[in-house]
Amino acid sequence: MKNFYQDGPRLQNTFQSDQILQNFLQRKLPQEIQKNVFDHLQHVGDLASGTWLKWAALAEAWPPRLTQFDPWGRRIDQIQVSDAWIQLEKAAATEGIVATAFERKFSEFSRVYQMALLYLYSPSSAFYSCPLAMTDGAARALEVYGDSDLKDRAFKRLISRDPKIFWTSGQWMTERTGGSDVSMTSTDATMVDAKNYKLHGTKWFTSATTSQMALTLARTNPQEKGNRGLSMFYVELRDANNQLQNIEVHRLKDKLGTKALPTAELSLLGAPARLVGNLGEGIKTIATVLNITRVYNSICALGHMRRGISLAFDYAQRREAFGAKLIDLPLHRKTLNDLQAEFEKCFAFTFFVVELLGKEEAGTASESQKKLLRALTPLVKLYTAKKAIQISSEVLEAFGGAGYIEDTGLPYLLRDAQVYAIWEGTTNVLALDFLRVCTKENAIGELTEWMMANGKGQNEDLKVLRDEKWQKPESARELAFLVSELLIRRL
Ligand code: MFK
Repeated sequence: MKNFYQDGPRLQNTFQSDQILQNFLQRKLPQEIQKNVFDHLQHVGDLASGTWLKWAALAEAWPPRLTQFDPWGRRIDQIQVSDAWIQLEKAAATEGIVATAFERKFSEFSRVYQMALLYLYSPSSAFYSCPLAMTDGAARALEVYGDSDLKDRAFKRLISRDPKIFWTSGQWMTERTGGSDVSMTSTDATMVDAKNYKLHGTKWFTSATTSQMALTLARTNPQEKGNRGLSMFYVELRDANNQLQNIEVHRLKDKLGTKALPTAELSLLGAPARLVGNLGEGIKTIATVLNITRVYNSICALGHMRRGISLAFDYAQRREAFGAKLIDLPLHRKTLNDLQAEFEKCFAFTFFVVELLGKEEAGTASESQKKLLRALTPLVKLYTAKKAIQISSEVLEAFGGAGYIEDTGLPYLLRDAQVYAIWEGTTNVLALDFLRVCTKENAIGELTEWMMANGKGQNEDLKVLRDEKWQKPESARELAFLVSELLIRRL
């Protein structure tokens, strides 16, 4: 065995090799649209296992760089990204990864189709899925709250398929005072006229700072404290000469993962802004963005799990140890099958929520389905994020030492997985949001009714929900996972 060299794991067309996705779409999509959708997904699966994968590796290898000054000392704050990152943006526009949802060609099924595209795109995008998440959320917020000027100027760019027109958006909520509790937000908005403001403040985490626009929170009356004084604003980052408009970028964050993604700290020094939605209702307005980005997070976590598991299965079919292929060693095979089972639970949960979102956006959701969507959005985000971390850890282990070595391209799976549970609301924040909708809006009643109706007469397990401890904040996390499991059993 002196000259033995192990082959690395390989990817097949990621749509063609994904029986779970294919079966789901065959069951859910109307017959007449299946051929078009399948042909497109087949094409995207090809890109995701070939060209995009190469671009993603290049984008990871050439992370963004910030140049703050020109040679003569002028402040320029230019963020340079790799060509590969730009190609990934163009591909996202061309394939309609955001646009498909808003064109609504397939009514309520448009979201299912679009999220299937995202699920294939994301694990080969070096997290270009992050700017897309915020872009989609911003498009939805402008669709609901934007006036005709903003719809004409920004909305149509966010949902364009033309890379020359396409814009992405940031979503800036976090200040130094904290990302979960935004009530301490101290950015001021000074009124210029009825629609226009100037913003002053510092944003501590701004993802995708190369975007053309952002939605952010600011306070019009500094005397008014807490969340109630916050409003949502639209900011265009650069002027016609591509210079930042009264914005200074202090530094790019040195993160555990998501290395290709430019995440910055910046100050707004009178940045021009437009009010979106009603004064003082900033949290409610920006929640429209959050509810989309949280579904994106779940889909991307799902794509991430699937990527790791398929690499581990592929490797197990070729790697030999103890005189057999790994896949033929009963304990290793069971370990991988268990991971696959966990992934399939997440798949069923996430696409159930996507179906609800599609119905809500197409105007076909019942009141009960709208309540389910509101309650399940934080739940599916927290559940899939935790599973992505656990599964990614097992996937690395399935490669032995190779899983811990950088140039195998495997360790990033674990590093990147950690972010799903942090951004867009930590597990505890989301569990408390779920508890709030359970108690304030009786979502638990709605959920219990749905589960009773879908439990095939076996609803003994729901008795556990009667315990009074579930009303206590310290039980919120346990409740969130319990309800997720009860629901998944019925999907
Ligand atoms: C791979 C793809 C991933 C995408 C990545 C994108 C990267 C972006 C990076 C980031 O920006 S990370 C920052 C993300 N930040 C958060 O997720 C914030 C976390 N904190 C929360 O979610 C809090 O729950 C929240 C700030 C939204 C609310 O805090 P509070 O103190 O509970 O607010 P408040 O004042 O009680 O609630 C205001 C109103 O909003 C209430 O309605 P009412 O006035 O009628 O009572 C809430 O019910 C409502 N609300 C809150 N969350 C809602 C919501 N309504 C609908 N949907 C929601 N999710």
